[in-house]
Amino acid sequence: MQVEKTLEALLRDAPQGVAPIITAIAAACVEIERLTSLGGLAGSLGASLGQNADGDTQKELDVRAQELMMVAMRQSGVAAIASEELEDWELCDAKGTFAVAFDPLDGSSNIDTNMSIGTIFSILPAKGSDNPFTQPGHAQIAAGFAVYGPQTLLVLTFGKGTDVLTLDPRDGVWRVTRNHVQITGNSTEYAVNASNYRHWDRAVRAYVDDCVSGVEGPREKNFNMRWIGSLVAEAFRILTRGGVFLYPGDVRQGYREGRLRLLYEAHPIAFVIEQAGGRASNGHGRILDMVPKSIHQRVPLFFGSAEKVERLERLHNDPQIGSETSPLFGRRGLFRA
Ligand code: AFP
Repeated sequence: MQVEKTLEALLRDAPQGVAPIITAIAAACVEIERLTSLGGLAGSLGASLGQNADGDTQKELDVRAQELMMVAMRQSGVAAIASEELEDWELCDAKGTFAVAFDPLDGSSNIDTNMSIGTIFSILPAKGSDNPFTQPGHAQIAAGFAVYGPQTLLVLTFGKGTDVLTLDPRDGVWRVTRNHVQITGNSTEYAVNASNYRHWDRAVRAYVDDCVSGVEGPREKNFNMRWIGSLVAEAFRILTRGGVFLYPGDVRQGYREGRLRLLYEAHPIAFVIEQAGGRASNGHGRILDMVPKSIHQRVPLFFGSAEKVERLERLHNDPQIGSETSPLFGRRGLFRA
């Protein structure tokens, strides 16, 4: 009988001092999952309470998840925190050596529809009393995300590959169910909110046009599209069967740099994806080389199998196509390789 490694055993290989933080985050995720699974039995978790610091609609479960993550941060001696639900970053334990940025509940527009949602976190070296959230993504010590779905999962990296743990409902133990995940390159799935087509720049239109053209187009094969509206669910699917995720910048007001945040969404997802052999880009360069200018800074985000993301970068960097938006942009010739 196979005996899966537990989270406790996996964390013995974690960088010095990180284990207590990940253990506390994993425990908070168990509590968030319990709330999520109650759904309507826990009152109005999907009710809108107003807007958060960055103008997103804030649901009751967002607030409850934020509270549970704050307890985890305080319990594990974190030096500083940043959260989607906080206006600015905060100092915590002056003796702490790590800083944590997190989205306590990603995908909250799906709460009432019983779709998979999750928690995303990024662990960085602290900088004393200075702001630790202006470091490049490659400074991350560890990162990961939980998925609250048919299974409760924790996807985790601390720079030695990406592992997947499943919460065993029989005893509440996190067990490693996939070691050193590698993203396959032979998927024909792409994930994008296609209703925004008219707002995209030429490069993204060109990429999607070529997928939609299927076997008659330059890619000479048919594709399939997915859009769940939950970053963690898309990311886990891509880890499981490959593909590519696109949330580009577009001409809508406030979306010039897309919708996703660099610090507590793109950076941790990029770390997990790169550790699984994939690639994460803003269309021109590596997400992990980017330095946040502010904690809620947005960034266009393309991630998945390396070959697909590299194709998107070539389109953005092609002087004939480039990144500018052209509403009058007609169809490109089908002769482009
Ligand atoms: P919410 O947390 O507001 O539901 O946003 C989820 C999200 O940030 C990300 O998880 C999805 O991939 C993306 O937004 C969906 O955005 P659209 O609603 O514009 O498709």
